[in-house]
This record gives sequence, C-alpha cells and structure tokens, in this order.
Amino acid sequence: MPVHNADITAAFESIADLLEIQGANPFRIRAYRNAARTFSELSREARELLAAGEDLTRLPGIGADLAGKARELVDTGHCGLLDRLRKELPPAVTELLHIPGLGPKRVKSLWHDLGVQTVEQLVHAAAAGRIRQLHGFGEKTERSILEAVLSQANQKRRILRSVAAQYAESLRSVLATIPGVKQVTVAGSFRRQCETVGDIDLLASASNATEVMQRFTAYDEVSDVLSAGDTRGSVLLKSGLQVDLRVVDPACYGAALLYFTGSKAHNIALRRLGHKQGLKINEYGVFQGQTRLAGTTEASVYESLGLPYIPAELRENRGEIEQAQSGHLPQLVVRTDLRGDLHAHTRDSDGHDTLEAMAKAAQELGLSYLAITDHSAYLGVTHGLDAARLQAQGEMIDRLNDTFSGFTLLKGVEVDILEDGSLALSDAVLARLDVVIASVHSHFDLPRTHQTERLLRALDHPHVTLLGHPSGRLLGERAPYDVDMERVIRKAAERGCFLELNSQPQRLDLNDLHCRMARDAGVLVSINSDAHSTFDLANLDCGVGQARRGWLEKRHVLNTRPIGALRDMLKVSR
Ligand code: DGT
Ligand code: CA
Ligand code: CA
Ligand code: ZN
Repeated sequence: MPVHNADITAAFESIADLLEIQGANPFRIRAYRNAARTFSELSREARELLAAGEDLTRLPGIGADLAGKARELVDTGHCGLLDRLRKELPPAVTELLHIPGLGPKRVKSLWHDLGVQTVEQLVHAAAAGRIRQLHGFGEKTERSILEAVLSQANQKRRILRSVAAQYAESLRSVLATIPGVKQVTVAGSFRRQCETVGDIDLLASASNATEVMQRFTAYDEVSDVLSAGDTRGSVLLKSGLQVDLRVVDPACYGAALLYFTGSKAHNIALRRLGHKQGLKINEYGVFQGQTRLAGTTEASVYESLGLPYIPAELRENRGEIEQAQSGHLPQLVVRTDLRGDLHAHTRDSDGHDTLEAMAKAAQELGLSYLAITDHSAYLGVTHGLDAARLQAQGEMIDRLNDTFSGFTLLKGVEVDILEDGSLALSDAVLARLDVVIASVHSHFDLPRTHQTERLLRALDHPHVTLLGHPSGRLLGERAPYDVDMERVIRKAAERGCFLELNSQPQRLDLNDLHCRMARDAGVLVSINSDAHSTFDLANLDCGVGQARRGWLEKRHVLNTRPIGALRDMLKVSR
C-alpha cells in the first residue's frame, strides 16, 4: 500500500496532538507540526523522493530524526512512536481533537480534570454544566463546544485539492491499467480546480464495468465499501476520503463527464438552455425525441447546443454560458504562459535552499526569472533581513546574474506591513529593489475599517509592487482577515501596483472571485509560488488552476511578461 504525503502529514499531526495532550516539551511538539506542514505542502511524493535517492533532511524543518520517521512510514506504513502514543492514551480522546474549538490543551484538561474520553461524555458534561467550571473554559466556551459537536454531526469535512490529488492520481492510474478500460478521468470539483473537495468523483469508460467495479472496491486503500452496483460505487479510503466511481459505455463518455464534472448549477443551466431548443440533456447524451444527437465527447454536447467548449474551471454558472453564446469566453492562462515567479525565499530568511539552488530549479522549470523575496527583519521568528544583509544578498545576486544566460534573479523582499500600515523597512532600502511584496503577518483580527485602512496605507507606499497573499487565509485553519477587498483592488488600480495570487495550496490567495474582481478593475495579478524550497516552485500549477477559476487570461497575469516588459512595468508601478 503506497504511503502518501497526506499520510505522513496526518501521522505527524497526530503525534503532535498526542504529545501535547501528554504535556510534552513544546519544542518537540512544534517540530512535528512544522514537519507535518512541510509534507502537506510538498509537491512531490516523499516515497518518490526516497526512491530517487533524495535526502529528506533537505526539506524545511526536517532533521535526521523526522526524516527517519518519514522513511519508516513510507517503508512500513507505520510509525513506532505514534503506535506507542496511541496505546498510552484512550483511543477516543483523539476523536475529541476533531471538534472545532478543542485543541490538545483543552482535550488534556477535559480528560485529566473531568475524565472525559469520548464525544458522548463530552456532550453529557457540557449539558450538566461541568465544563464551564474548568480553568480556561467558561460558559461561552461550553456552549460553543456543544454547538460544534451538534453541527459537526451533519457536516462533511472538505479537504485540500492538493491532498486529494495524491489519492486521486494513484487510484486513477490503477483503474487505467485494467484491461478493457479506455478512459479514466477525475471529474467533480477536483476537475474544476476547486481549492478544496468534498470527495473524489472518478469516471471510467469500459466494456467490462462489473470487473472494473470489483477491482475498485478491492483497491488496497479502501477501508469501507459504501455502495457497489454494476456501474456505480462509492468507497471510503483509509484516509477518510470518499471516492465515487461511475463506469459508462465509451459512446456516452462525453455526456457523463460533463454531468459528473458539474457544477450542478452549470448542469442545470445547460439543461435549461437545451430545453428551450427542444433538446433533452442527461448523462447519456443529448436527445431530440428518440434521436441521440451527441454525447461521445464533451465538445459534441456543447456543440449541439450551439456553444464552444467551456473549460471545466469556468463551469460554475457565473456567466460562462452567456459568454460562450456571444463568443467571448476567456482564453484562460496556462502554466507555460508563466515566464517567471516573483515570490521566493532562500536560506537567508526562512527558506531552505540557497540562491543558486533556487535559480537552478527555476530554470529547470522553464522560467526565465525569479524574484528573491526573503522576509524583512521585523518578524524575529523568520530570521528576516535587515538593510545590510539585503545589500549583501543583492551583491550576491549581481554576481550570480553575470553567470546566467537567459535567466535573471530579481532583487526583492517580502516586507511586513505593520499594524498601522507602515512598512518594516525604510523607503531608501526598498527603492534599491526590483520587487517589493508587502504582506501582513501579524494583527490578523483588526476591525474591518482598521484592517482596510492598514492595507490601503501600505499600498500607498510608492515602492510597493505587490500585495502578498491579500486575504491572509489558511484553508481549513484561518479565516481571511476582515477587509474590504473591493477597496483594496481599487487602490491597486489607482496606484498601478499589483496583487499576488499566492499559490501555496493552503493559501490560494487571491481566491477565484477576487481574481475576477482584479481582472475587471484592470489590476494585473502575479501568480507566485511563495517557494520556501526548490520543491515548492511546483506550487505554480495550483496557482494557475485558481487563476483559471478566476477567469484570468495570459494578459491579466503580470508574470507572463518577458523580463524586459516586466522590468518596464515594475518601474511604472513605483
Ligand atoms: P464536492 O464534492 O462537494 O467538492 O463538489 P462536486 O461538484 O464534486 O459535487 P458532487 O461530488 O456531489 O457531484 C459531482 C458532480 O455530479 C456535480 O458537480 C454535478 C453532478 N451532480 C451531482 N448531483 C447532481 C444533481 O442533483 N443534479 C445535477 N444536475 N448534477 C448533479
Ligand atoms: Ca465531488
Ligand atoms: Ca461525489
Ligand atoms: Zn513569502
């Protein structure tokens, strides 16, 4: 059974949680959390890296001990430490951790002080008013815990697309190699490049559906078979992820793919359009009376409705059908349109690799420029650069640039926006750089007006080129800060500066709707990796997916410009 990065992440998170419940050393706990983060954001599978003889200690925050544990997981599917920790604690205690608002500290206290081990006992304790008596809880917390338990009971968990991708791709390739199978596609929200997915929808075309279904339910990562018919089935993987499979006749593949790609709103709008033309559309094809007009390919279905092919990322019923009818669908940006990347870190701050290594990796990905934007000195935790170290880094970049042909390192910084909207480095220092990314890394929960003014003030700074990760959200972890994004975008338009689409899978910030707002306001978006190691440059693929959901074309994206044009635009912006 292949071990995925998501499994390693989950194991390290569990270790951190269990250690915290036990009251272990905070540094040790933090090390496991950081390691979990590293594996969750890794663009290649750890097992592939190991198979290729790569050293996992090269990854951010991974020392010899953690690398050893990751290897143990890849080799055996188990981690001795985790197994031992689980034996030391009552198993249900860890389930309490999945309740929003209950971190390891609180779980520890519930268990030690009230003997609460299960969700059921938790509900009883809350109902009896015993939780509010615990140190650090209170009546309000007690009530919100109870509400969280009740609402969680009827809510499905969504997972990051990048995590689902690891499972989807393995399963897809297993199914694709079964004799008789012609095509297998991951459909649903996954294909529409949504940032998170509720489940994975697989569609296969095959003459021997029954056999395909048998192999699917017997797949070695399946923990539960929820349903299994001749042509459709649903399973739960050991990771908790649900996978739906539908097997259809090759002649219906296009119609079925369209149907299972969704979105539901897009499907309904298409069906309504067909209805007006006297056509019936379903997952088997397009019908006029008894005659089947189309259905083998998606394009044939659209064509029968008088429409051009609509890319999956646009299928949200957000105006794409009208634009298709009038011949104004956007020509969405593709990964190969990107000429460079304007946000990357090195060892000089919190990155893991050297300038040389980052430059080499960027060239190998076909990029012709990379902006080095280490953190400013304000945040002590990230070993930020002050004016002197920035100057030294700039000299190093000049020397390296002399050795490249057809590739340029740009000098930059990711400067902190302070609470009042001023920046952590002086104008004189910023003026010497090619790219200045201004980002919020503190005071996330200011009131809306204050937060908005703060960002507007930062953008007023004449040397700022880009607003970094504009909403500050971390998917599944931290909500966006409360800010009037329309005003921020208008300000960027006035100033002639740009917005970042941060491509880290957990950020994807700007979101799709804000990308479209930027487009409409004439503000160019820069699709940036925010790489903290050479591996992370591959984040750009995720960013391009999000940009496509935001209707961005090549011309709307700053870093599709060749270096000469880019330099001109960077100058105009400041
Ligand atoms: P998810 O799984 O929540 O991330 O989102 P989807 O879009 O993948 O939704 P899912 O898995 O429930 O269904 C996959 C696709 O199947 C969906 O995008 C459209 C299609 N579909 C499902 N239920 C219906 C329905 O009731 N009516 C129509 N027209 N299409 C449906
Ligand atoms: Ca789905
Ligand atoms: Ca589904
Ligand atoms: Zn950064």
